[in-house]
Amino acid sequence: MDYRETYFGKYKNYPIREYILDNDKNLIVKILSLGGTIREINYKGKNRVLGFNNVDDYINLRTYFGAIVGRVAGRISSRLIRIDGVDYKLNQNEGTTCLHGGQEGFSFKAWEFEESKISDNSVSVTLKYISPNLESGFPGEVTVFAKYTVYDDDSLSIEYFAKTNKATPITLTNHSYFNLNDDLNEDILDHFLKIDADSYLKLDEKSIPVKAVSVENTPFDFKRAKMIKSDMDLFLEDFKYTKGYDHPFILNVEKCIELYSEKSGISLNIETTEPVVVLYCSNKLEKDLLLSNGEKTFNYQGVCLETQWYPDALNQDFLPDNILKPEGEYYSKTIYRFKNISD
Ligand code: G6D
Repeated sequence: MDYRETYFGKYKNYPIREYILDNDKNLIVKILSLGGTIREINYKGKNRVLGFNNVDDYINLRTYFGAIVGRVAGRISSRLIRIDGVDYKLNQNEGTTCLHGGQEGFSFKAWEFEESKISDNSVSVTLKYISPNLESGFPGEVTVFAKYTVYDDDSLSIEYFAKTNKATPITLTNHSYFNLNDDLNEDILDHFLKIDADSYLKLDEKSIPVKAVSVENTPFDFKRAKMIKSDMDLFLEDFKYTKGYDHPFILNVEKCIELYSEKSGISLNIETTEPVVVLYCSNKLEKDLLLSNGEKTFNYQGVCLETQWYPDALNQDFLPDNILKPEGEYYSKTIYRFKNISD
C-alpha cells in the first residue's frame, strides 16, 4: 500500500493537490482537491476513466469528469424551492434548471485535505468542503467529508458524510466516465452492462423526470447483461432529446450494476447504498477536447454510472425527497470493484 501527493495546479488562490492511492497490486487512483475529482483510475496499467491534465480544463469545460457532484446532483426543475415555509431561489445554470448544484457546484470548489490513512489492506484519503449558506441558493451551511479508499482486492470505495445547520436538499455522487477498453479511442457502446432495476424514470424535453415506468420490453431493460448499443435506437421518443441513455434507474434491493469490456476482459462491479443510478453515455460530450493521455474526446467515449438519490425529488410528488435536517447526518457509500476475467 502506498500514499503519495503532488502539486497539480492552482485555482484562484488555492493550490490544487493530487492524492495518489496505490494498492501496490493492480489499482492506482488519483484524486484532485479540485472538486474531489477522480482524475485517473489506473487498473492493470491502463487508465479506465476520462480526465484532463490541467485545472483550467476542469473548470472551463464543465464535463464533470470524475468530479464530486453536489450540493444536489442532477437537475432541479424549479427556480424556487420551499424549505420549512421559506422560499429559496436557486442558481439556474442550464436554462430554467439547476444542474449539478448550479454554477457554484461542489465540482468546482477547492476541497481541503482532512487526512490520509494506510492499513495492511487499504489506503485512503479524506477531503473536506464547507458549502456556505445560500451557495447556488441552497439554505444552510453544509460540511461535507468525502473519503476515498483503495483496497488490496482492487476495489475503490467512496463515502460521503455531511451535516447541515439548516434543513437543505442534498444529493451527492461521483461523475466518473468509465471506459474499460485498453484504448480510450474505442467507444463504450459495445460494453456489456447489467443494471438490476425494474423501473426507470421517463424524462421530459428538459431531462426532468415525469414518471417511473417498467423497463419490461423497453431499451431500458438491463436486467440481463447486454451491450449498451443493443437497443439504443436514437429515433425512439425516449432518446429524442438525450441522444442516448441519460436516465435514472430505480435500483432493486440487490443494487447490482456490472460493466464489462469484451475487448479487454475488464469488468467493473458497483455496489451502492443509493436507490438510483443515472446512466449517462457521454452522448453530449464536446468533441476534440484533449484528455490527460493525449487522446481527444468524442461522443460515447465514457459511461457514467452516477449512484445517487432520486433526481428532482423536491419537485416530484412521486419521488421521496432528499432533505437533510440539522439533527440528521447524510451518509452514502459506493464501491467499485475491478476484475480481469483472465485472473
Ligand atoms: C449532460 O445531460 C447530461 C448530464 O446527465 C451530465 O451529467 C452532464 O452532461 C455532464 O448535461
